[in-house]
Amino acid sequence: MHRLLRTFMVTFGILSGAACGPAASSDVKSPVAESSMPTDIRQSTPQAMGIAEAPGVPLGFEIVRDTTSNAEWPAEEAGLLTNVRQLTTPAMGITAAGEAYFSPDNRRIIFQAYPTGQTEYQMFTLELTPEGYPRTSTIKQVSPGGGACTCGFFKPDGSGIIFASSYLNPDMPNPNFYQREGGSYTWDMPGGMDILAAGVDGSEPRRLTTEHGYDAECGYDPAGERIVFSSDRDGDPDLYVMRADGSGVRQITDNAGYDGGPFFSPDGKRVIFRADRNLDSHLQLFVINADGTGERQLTRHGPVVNWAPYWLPAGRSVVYTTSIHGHYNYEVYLLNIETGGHRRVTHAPRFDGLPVVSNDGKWMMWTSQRGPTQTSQIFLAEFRAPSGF
Ligand SMILES: [Ca+2]
Ligand SMILES: [Ca+2]
Ligand SMILES: [Ca+2]
Repeated sequence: MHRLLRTFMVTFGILSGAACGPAASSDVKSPVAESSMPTDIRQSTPQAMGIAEAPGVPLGFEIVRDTTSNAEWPAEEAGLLTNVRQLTTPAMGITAAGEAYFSPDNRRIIFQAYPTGQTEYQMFTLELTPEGYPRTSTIKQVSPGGGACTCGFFKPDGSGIIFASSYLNPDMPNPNFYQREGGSYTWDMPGGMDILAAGVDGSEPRRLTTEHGYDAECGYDPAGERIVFSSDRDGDPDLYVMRADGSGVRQITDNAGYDGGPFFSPDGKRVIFRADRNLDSHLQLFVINADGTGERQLTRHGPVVNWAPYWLPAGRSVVYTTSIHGHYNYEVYLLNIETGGHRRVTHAPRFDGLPVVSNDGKWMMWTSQRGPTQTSQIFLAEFRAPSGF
């Protein structure tokens, strides 16, 4: 189980994880300079590669790579991000952490992390002060232990959490996994993974999905009535919507290749997600109506991975993660999904990704390797969306 994942972690030590996305690695020892990236990644944008839009086939917005030098990256970030602080550290008993989401009142976060000495993610919560600083002693594992976990999310009324775990069936094979070219990036889709609901403290975990196969990458709608998630129950990973109690499951995408990472829009009417429709491991962003109609591709195919989109409160823009600066330097960008307007948000060396914006629009939280240990950890900053987003 997880042989590929573990092989990768040892060999490359960059990022890996399950489900909602790669999140963490504890063994990154040194930054990889942008100049050492493969030429095709370093210099390529979809337009540079001559990717043409076929007649009648919309390929999404053209995203132009920011050309800032990165020499003064803290200053370059300061226009949108201020008072950047690290929320998780190895001193908290976790070797690495990733993919954090806010509670409805922004006073708590849920994320996945490796407990020290362990090689599978467990789910944790951590309380924040009103100013968004960690109450470090409040870190708490909320998953039952055993198996792998990923993709935590708070119920909108604050009364509970959902996350995915394989603890009931930890040894089932992974028929599907996502791996980028060159073998340098992969995550598993454990066949024994199911979506669980529990109290905010992890109490009384109960299984919401019972199908054979991978069920994960889950998020509530704003009313707390529906859950959108990704499942490979029919062999191919696609998006599904179910009632919050696990009943009434309905499939909303049906295309070959990975569809995942879905989140309901703030009005509950649409779902943002990423997909590998070209089966080339270059994920692109899509939006679809929650009933499965009106799918629209948002970013172009090309030698670029665009993934982990998350809505801003106004519901017209998303923050997302892109490899447009290379696979050793993922960055967070903003995209207005109606106009195609886009802007770079992070500028730090190494990984920056899996961003979320608080429901009041004031904070951005993401996974970054900018800290002193260069491991993946959770960061938070005061966020000011520029005009047009
Ligand atoms: Ca399952
Ligand atoms: Ca699919
Ligand atoms: Ca970066």
